[in-house]
Amino acid sequence: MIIIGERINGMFKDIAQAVKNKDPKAVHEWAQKQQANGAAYLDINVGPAVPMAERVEAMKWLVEVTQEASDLPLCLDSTNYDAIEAGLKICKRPAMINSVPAEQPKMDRVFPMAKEYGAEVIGLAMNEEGIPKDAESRVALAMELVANADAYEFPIDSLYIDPLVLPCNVGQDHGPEVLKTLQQVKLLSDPAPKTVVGLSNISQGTKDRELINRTFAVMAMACGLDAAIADACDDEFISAVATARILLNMDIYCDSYVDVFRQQNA
Ligand code: THG
Repeated sequence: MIIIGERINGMFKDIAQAVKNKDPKAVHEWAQKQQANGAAYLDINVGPAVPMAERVEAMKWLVEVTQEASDLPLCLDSTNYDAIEAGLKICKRPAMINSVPAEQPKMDRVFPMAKEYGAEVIGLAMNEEGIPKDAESRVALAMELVANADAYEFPIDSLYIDPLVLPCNVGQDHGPEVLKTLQQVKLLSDPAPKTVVGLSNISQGTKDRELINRTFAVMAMACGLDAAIADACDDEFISAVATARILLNMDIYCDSYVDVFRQQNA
């Protein structure tokens, strides 16, 4: 499973401060730490505190500063497509656009932009009406994303469908629907789209967050999950992913498999 490091996000206080004060220290540290621990991409989000009008400049700064410390590809996380485009222009490697919902005007902006910059795309199983409860409705929205990607001749295997994970303490009934969606999305097309989740959403506001995160991660992996925006610095999570890969016969068993997994991904 591809791990997209979640930590360079203004949702966290240290990153929010860094963005506000244009202080690169925390960004450099988290970029290096996540890369060393096996992240394959770094999610970049300026955070909710930055006013809409300042998000373009904030995204440019955060992309530049991250690239000073890491050579990993970036996953540009914003609802502001001008900010995403400004980031894409200065990314040194092909990036991932995070994200587009199944809403026509937004898909009409994002798919051509992704083609222009050679970017991958995360498509959200939601629309103007919000996040549906059941798997069938989520899969229907995923189908709209696949159909639009196809119409724009965007490669389907560069599209990551996100079924949208909600905190288990408020949306407990969504968990199984997310897992069903992950399985069914693979039947939509050939090649099938890839799948991704925002893993830490599942445990927001709960106790023992890491246990909930890694338990859901291995369940989702068994349903075919390809990627997760997650805490790459949580060693128990990394170990659970490495172990799940063995049990799903995705890696050959050897006694030092966790070390091998880290080295392969670092
Ligand atoms: N799908 C997609 N992108 C996403 C998400 C998703 N991007 C953002 C988010 N969800 C994934 N990243 C995070 C990052 C942090 C947390 C959860 C998901 C988190 N933060 C602490 C909290 O809210 O309790 C912040 C507080 C702190 O520790 O300082 O849990 O679903 N495509």
